[in-house]
Amino acid sequence: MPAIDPAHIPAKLFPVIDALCTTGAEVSRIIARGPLGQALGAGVGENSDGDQQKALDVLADEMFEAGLRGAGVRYYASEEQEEVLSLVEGGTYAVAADPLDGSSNIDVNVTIGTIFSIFEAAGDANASFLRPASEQVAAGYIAYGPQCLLALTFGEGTQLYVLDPETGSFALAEAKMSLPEAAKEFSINASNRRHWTPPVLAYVEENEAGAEGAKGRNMNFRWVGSLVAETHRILTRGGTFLYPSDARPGYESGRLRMVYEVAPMAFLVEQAGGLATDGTTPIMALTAEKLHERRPFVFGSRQEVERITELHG
Ligand code: FBP
Repeated sequence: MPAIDPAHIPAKLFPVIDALCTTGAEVSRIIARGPLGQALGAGVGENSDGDQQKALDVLADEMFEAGLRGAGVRYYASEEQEEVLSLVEGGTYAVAADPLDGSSNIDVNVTIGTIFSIFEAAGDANASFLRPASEQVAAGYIAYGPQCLLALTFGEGTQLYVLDPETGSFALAEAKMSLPEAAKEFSINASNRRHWTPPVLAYVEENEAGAEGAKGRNMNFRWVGSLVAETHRILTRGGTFLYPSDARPGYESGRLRMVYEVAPMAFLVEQAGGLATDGTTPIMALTAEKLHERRPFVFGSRQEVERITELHG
């Protein structure tokens, strides 16, 4: 049985998507066993960006690399590896992945995920990823939460799948997700407030002023610490997410990576009717210049993202 219902997937991309789903289902099983299996949240070293690597970061990376090699993928770029890996000579596609997103939540049973972005392989390894976000042919995330979910786009809307525990295969739950225009919630790591730029501070203060303020309505606040969990909530019921640039050393371009996190999530959000920017410019109009570069990231309900752009003047 295929790991995902093939009915709504372009045939030429099916082997890659099937491999991502097969590996995702295995990772989901390992996460579900948690400490019964191994210490998934144990620190095991640092990645090329100096971020601490957890055991599950490395395990998931190895599993996706092996799965994609089996699916004939040409190049694999991972948040956990410094360089692009050349997998299968003559392969058609290049896949970038954040094998395990939200790693600070591994040990506390909060939703974590895998994020991926697919391009047609270009002449060489780096050129296959250092290109406009609009050249993605597919993107998605797998959320390891109460349900194991997959959100997926090929540029014709954003689809939602659920891993059916009875069949072990991803079944279509929604052919076209629709991100609500208006928002009732916003998300930002408020512990960084003293480091924010004036436009970001103004937006948050507008929300905090609520019905008594210029906005004239209350906005609730959420911060999970897992980009996949925040994105899924926003795709489902609207809202805004900001990981902006701030004054902390090393955070001049925010925290999230353009190739592995920002570009694929922007594709999914836009295809569901939302907006995604770096504060002013649409992410899909931007080009990655370095493999592990970070970009400020703002996305969600159209009205809110337009307001944030306005505040950035
Ligand atoms: P990784 O776990 O893949 O490094 O992802 C980064 C991330 O955990 C996002 O999932 C999340 O949105 C953000 O960082 C949380 O950042 P902070 O710890 O600064 O709140």
